[in-house]
Amino acid sequence: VSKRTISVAVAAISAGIAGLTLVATGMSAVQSPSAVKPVKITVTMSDFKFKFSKPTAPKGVPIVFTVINKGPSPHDWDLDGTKGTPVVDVGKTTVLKVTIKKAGSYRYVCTVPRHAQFGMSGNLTVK
Ligand SMILES: [Cu+2]
Repeated sequence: VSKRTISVAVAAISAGIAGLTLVATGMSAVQSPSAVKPVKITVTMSDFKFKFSKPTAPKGVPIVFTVINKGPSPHDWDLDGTKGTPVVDVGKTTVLKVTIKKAGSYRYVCTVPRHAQFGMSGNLTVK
């Protein structure tokens, strides 16, 4: 290994650290408690529907979805094919934290086979 190769590697590592610092600073600004207060929404699952404690969700704000399974079958809640809960057993609760940046209509389903066609699907309005 030549001296030149080592100095290039050191430069790359320094650049990486500088990048990380920048990201961390940005994140702490976003998560400042006075600036952003999470919104809580309860999602109640049963055979075969979803019920929401709020009709719409806010954009750009952390949302804490408390997902409760009150049905006699296991269910999950998949939002837009990108976020979702694991399958929630009967009587159990799980929490999904998301921040949705763009307003719009986001499709959600229960991914257990046939549950969406039985009625476990809909659209979440974010604005
Ligand atoms: Cu289901």
